[in-house]
Amino acid sequence: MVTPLMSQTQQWVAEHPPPGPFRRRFWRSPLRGPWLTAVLGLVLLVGLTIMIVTGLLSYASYDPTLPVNDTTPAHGLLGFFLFDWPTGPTWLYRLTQGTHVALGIALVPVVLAKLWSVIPKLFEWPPVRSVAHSLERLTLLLLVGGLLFEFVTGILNAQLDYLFPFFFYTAHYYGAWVFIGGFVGHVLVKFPIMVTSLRRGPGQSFRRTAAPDTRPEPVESGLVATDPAPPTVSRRGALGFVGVASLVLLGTYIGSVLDGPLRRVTLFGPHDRDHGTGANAFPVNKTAATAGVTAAMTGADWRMELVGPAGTVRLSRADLLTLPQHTVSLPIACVEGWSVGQTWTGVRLADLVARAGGRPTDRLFVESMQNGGGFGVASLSVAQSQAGQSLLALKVGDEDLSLDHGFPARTVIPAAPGVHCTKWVKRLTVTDGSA
Ligand SMILES: Nc1nc2c(c(=O)[nH]1)N[C@H]1C(S)=C(S)[C@@H](COP(=O)(O)O)O[C@H]1N2
Ligand SMILES: [Mo]
Repeated sequence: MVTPLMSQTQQWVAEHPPPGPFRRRFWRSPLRGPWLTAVLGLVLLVGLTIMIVTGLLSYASYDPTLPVNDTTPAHGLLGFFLFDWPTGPTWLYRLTQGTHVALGIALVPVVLAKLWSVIPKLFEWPPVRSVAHSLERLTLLLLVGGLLFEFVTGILNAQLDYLFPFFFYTAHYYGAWVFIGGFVGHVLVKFPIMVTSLRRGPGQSFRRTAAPDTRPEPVESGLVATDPAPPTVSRRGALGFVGVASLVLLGTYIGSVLDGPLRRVTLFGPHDRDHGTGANAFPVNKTAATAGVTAAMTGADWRMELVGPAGTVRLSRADLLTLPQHTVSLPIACVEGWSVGQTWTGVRLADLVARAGGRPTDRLFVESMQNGGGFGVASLSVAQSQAGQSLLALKVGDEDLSLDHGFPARTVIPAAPGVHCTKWVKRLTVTDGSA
């Protein structure tokens, strides 16, 4: 806006935009306007809020305040919301993380459509008008930059396993806070205009207007084309296209969250990672070979160390099988969003704590035979160590665990993220839960 207060130079700058996208005439789609942007904005307001909540829950589910579970130095200010992750309902992490990843994939077309709808704003001329205006643009940088970063790293992680486990984990978490900052600022500024635009409507019937009759929204806004091109699609058609694209993307992924026959039609995710037969035919990210665990290391000489106030005992698999066995149905739910439900049989972790001379207020530190990479260790909370459904599993279904699924023994923890269900356990150490 040119105001009388503007200096002559400023006025000259405002009146002489560089050619191309900096000129408003460049953007000619008759569909762009505050109503269309508000509709997409409302979907994202709801969708991205769910993404933020499930994402923060995912971070909390790692119990990052316990030793070794987290290398992100964020327990101070950024960890203000952390709480002890519960041990039930057993499908809790499956639900929150399945939602996080599946929704993230489904929102991609909406995000792209929203960015398309406001793209003239990116080329606003002059680019800086006032302090308030530059602050608003800075918020947008955090918002859009953070959003694209989160979507790209998240989708790469869900498709390609932990490419760089701790880089991803830390970067996605810090990126989330950048995004959250931009998102909250943006919602505060734009919420009123979203409501007004939705109330006002698109200026013609949404349902009845066919493509050739589609006119620009009758309102003065930087989003509305000054020199509209002839319409090629109606607003209904455009929004329908976005919705169908979302559903198609969701359809390519949802099978790996829901498990069962739908996994066969999963294009993204671990549909082709079934390593094993019979009861062991379910996905494996990290095979024994990748983890450097060999059959020789897990043969008759294998002993699991149980360390506690009563000293150190070394238990063979046969020893473990003579202890009381329990069977539980628990999912393995990966941070990548995929999950599988299985029936596990083995020894209760709480029984092992007691056997090592520990008390019900103690917790377990779990180490695997796998070296390096940070995956082979986990601190379990007191609740997880004591839960009746937390097992040192020896069998899945009616079979022994396969080497790829953690033979001779793996932990399974109710409601916890998969990464806390350590395979190829080497040592369990009882630690004071109050320390
Ligand atoms: N020792 C060890 N245990 C492990 C892992 C690992 O890499 N090493 N991966 C974890 C992760 S991230 C998940 S989701 C579950 C299931 O992983 P899988 O598909 O590799 O079996 O096992 C967990 N247990
Ligand atoms: Mo995982």
